[in-house]
Amino acid sequence: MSIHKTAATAGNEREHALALLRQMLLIRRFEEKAAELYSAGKIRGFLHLYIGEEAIAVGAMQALAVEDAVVATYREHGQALARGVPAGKIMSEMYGKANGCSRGRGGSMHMFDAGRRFYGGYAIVAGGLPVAVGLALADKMQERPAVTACFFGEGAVAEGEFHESLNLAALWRLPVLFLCENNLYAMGTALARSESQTDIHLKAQNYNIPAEAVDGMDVLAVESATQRAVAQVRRGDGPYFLELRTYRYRAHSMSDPELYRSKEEVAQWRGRDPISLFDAYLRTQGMLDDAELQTLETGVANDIDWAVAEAEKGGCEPVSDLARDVYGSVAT
Ligand SMILES: Cc1ncc(C[n+]2csc(CCOP(=O)(O)OP(=O)(O)O)c2C)c(N)n1
Repeated sequence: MSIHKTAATAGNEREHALALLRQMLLIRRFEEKAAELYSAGKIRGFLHLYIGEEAIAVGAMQALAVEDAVVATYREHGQALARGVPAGKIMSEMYGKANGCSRGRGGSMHMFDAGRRFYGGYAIVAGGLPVAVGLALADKMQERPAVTACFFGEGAVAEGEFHESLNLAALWRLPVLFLCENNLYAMGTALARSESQTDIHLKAQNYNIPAEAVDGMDVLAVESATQRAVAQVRRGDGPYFLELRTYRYRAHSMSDPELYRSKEEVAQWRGRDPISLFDAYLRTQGMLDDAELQTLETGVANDIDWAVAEAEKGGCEPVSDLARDVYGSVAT
């Protein structure tokens, strides 16, 4: 782990590092609160937590500019927060309130914020990949220098859409950054039980896409790999693929008894917790102490209290709006 210097961080490495730590803490505490609110019946439907994978959303998002686009999966609260979607809008969306980022119509799996070019939130495994390729095609045809970053789990590689999307992106040299979050399990199916080739990035290389595997528990490694990859994509060299190796500490969703993996395995990965690793590294660099960490935790706790208050006081969409956004007419 080492802090690399870029134009953006030169001279303020400590500030930048603390901002990374704060964002990871925000995602972790936000998710813990969401789990609590789900158990209390405040959040309903599905809820997939990102705990353990925070270094990916936070590290990768550093490389993206406001004009770039982001497409994610149903495990997307972390990406939405890291992209700058206000925590109150995300929490309200999970409550199904009209002040949510998708007007309460999407819920946990369908966060959307067009202003920030955050294009979802997809419940369908691999469903975001063709959307990302289409966004990149539009940007390329309209000569906008934007990159589309597409996050997805390793479960997506078993879908035809994954292969079709990689093929077209490579063939048409589209500005897409594929970010595969390999947490080793697709629901209860271990990667090694479902794929003959478990080095996912090799699959991308077969489509002539430059690809590499990265330690997804190391926020600085994710940040620097993404910065290199984005620079190449932005130059017009076509897509790039990063396989980010990670682990989800929590169950697949809130209704998963986790019978497919051992407690020892989970404990082993918890030993490489991205927040603890970064905390320890910053202390060795003299950039963090207990007081600073407490300040960050307090700020994050305040943000989350505010987000919950926004969700609590938000209203539901009126019934008169039921047909809003419905196109076409129903035959009578
Ligand atoms: C096309 C499709 N098939 C099956 C499902 C059911 N399903 C929901 S999540 C999931 C596992 C996906 O795992 P992965 O892509 O590795 O992402 P992770 O949940 O690990 O983040 C499956 C099979 C779905 N949502 N869409």
